[in-house]
Amino acid sequence: MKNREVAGVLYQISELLELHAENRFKVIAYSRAARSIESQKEDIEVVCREGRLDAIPGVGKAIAQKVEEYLKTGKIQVHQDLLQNTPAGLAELLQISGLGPKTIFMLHEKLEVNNLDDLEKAAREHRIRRLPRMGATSEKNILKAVERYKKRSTRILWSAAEPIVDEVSGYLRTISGLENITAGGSFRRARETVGDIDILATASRPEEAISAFVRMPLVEEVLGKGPTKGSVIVKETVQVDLRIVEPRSYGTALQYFTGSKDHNVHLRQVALDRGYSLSEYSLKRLSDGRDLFFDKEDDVYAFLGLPAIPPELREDRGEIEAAAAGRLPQLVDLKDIRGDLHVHSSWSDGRGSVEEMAREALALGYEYIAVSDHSPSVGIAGGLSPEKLDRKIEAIAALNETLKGFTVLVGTEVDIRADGRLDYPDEILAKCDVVVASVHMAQQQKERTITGRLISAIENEHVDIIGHPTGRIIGKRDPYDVDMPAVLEAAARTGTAMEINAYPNRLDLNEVWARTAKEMGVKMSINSDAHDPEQLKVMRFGVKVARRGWLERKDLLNALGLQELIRALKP
Ligand code: DGT
Ligand code: CA
Ligand code: CA
Ligand code: ZN
Repeated sequence: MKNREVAGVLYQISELLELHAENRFKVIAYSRAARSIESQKEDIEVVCREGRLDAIPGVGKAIAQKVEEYLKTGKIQVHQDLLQNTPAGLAELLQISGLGPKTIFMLHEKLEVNNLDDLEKAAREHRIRRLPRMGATSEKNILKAVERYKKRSTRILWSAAEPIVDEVSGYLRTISGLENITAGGSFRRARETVGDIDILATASRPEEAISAFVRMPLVEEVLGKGPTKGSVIVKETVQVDLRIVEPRSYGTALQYFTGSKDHNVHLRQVALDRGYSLSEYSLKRLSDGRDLFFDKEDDVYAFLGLPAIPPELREDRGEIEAAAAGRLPQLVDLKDIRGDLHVHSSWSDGRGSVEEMAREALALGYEYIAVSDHSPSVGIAGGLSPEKLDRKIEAIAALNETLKGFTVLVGTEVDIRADGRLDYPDEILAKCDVVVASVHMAQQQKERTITGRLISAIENEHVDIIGHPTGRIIGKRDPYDVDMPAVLEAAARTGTAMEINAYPNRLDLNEVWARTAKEMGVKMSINSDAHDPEQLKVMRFGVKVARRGWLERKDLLNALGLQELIRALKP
């Protein structure tokens, strides 16, 4: 349904008109029409096709024409002209909360404010408080809003969204009559980063529920509040939306607000092919306009002839075709994970002893861990000399005597040096059960050099796993310049596994490479890279990546039992 989209453009026209100090009635006419179309339950495209646009309250002949123009061409000329005639910096100011077009126009006229920087400067120099209807407080609020706006454009890690979702949901559960609380959107799909958090619920008294939501103690700013929708900022930059839907529409609404947009567009086409129009509200039969309601999401898919599609797959990357053909993967689950093959201990730079790491792993239900401390050249990380490694091997053997139903494997995270050689000779690597080889140094080298380093590590007869294969740190460091297809080809050829490093800002391999690796027949291992016992729990973030990469249990080394694992590793 394009109602929201059309309304958005009309709102923008209204704001731009106001910004240009155009006729007041025109400004109001556009925003009234926008509001009316936004709350219209009927699909605007259907209404338009049937020539009933001007029957919508607030939509006169002139605006009806504009809406038709938009639906036919994807654009409205008046809107384009307005954008053309507005400095981009000025239009951006409309997005600052609490700053309306009228104020922006005044700031532009009186203080020559043309963009965000001008605005910030004017506020800092206390020139705003001297304007009519302004004061020290409004000036301070503008400054705060500017700061928030500057930070807001950034997405947050999925792992940072999780505690917010938990806290907000926990709070919402205390509001009586509020039920079926679920976080949808990119959070439910488990994208590696999340733009904003979309929460869906049903309520016996929606308006009261929204009021309670915007009054939550953790709310720092209220962006909007309506009868069924509230929108707030928490933790400085994170937008959380709550939408209350009718119980009978809950299934279609959850489907819609989980997205992704691309998945929804495709699914909508599937519905149209069957003679139905799918919206967040219902599946409408086109032959007679009758609404079919679904309170369960699975039933929406089932009605369209599809099995339930896990949210992590909903990116329109072939999941709808796979579902239709009965070929959806059996996605790996956290409970399929039987061990962790890359953890550090106090032998190198970890903060837990081998025993503490083992006890925590046991508590998580694992059968084994490989304690993979650094090699000597990673000096700052306390890399182990060959002698120290020997002592560690003895200590692990002694510890294993005392553990029941659990095995600590001797691991190492051997550095792939700048010249491509490994940081331990082969006879030392041969003493380790699990060899993880990683690039830490000289990450700026040319693509050919780094690719060569990785491939020579892969070809070593002792290397089992390549650690964090692309080196990226989300939001901080790009992947190295590396020819991944060539690396994966070598991995497939030699039976070397790739790591999915589960550390929340690494997630490396990412979902795209993980899926490619699987298709090329490369095994993977989801590893925590934990540096203390608590960090073992980051495994769940890696499992999300694996699921988004379509991985199944059989694709993962660490979903094998101990004996099978040992058989799968290189000697
Ligand atoms: P984000 O917040 O950028 O991480 O990504 P999402 O996927 O959470 O996107 P968001 O918050 O803009 O919208 C939530 C869901 O609502 C989105 O996943 C699908 C649905 N949705 C939003 N806009 C549209 C649209 O224009 N068309 C369709 N079909 N669905 C939409
Ligand atoms: Ca979102
Ligand atoms: Ca949203
Ligand atoms: Zn490492």
